[in-house]
Amino acid sequence: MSNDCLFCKIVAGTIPCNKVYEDELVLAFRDIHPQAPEHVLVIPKQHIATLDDVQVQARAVMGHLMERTAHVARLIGVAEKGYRTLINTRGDGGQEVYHIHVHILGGKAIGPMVC
Ligand code: D5M
Repeated sequence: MSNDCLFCKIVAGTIPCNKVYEDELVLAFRDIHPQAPEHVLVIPKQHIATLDDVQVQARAVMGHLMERTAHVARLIGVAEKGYRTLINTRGDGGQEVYHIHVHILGGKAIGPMVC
């Protein structure tokens, strides 16, 4: 846990969240500023700041994170029609919260990627 990390505080329960899934390794909760009708963040409970900080020891956690992301997409009902997943990395990638998270965006046709 990192003391000054917002998402670590959500994991610890000191900041509330709208939880949709939790297990021993990951937590999924609704984004506070949704960019789509369904917008959920899936995070590892372990503090990893960015995708660039993922080390070989975190392979199992990251594999679980991706498998559970697909599970959460099914839980919130977007899997059949489809959804976008997104990991923003550092400044140019648009990352605002430095605790790695997978965005799940769905509930509407999002269309092709535009940068
Ligand atoms: O995305 C960070 C995302 O985190 C952004 O979409 C808002 C969301 N956010 C920020 N604070 C909260 C809380 N407290 N609950 C839920 N969601 C939150 P990034 O990829 O870092 O730009």
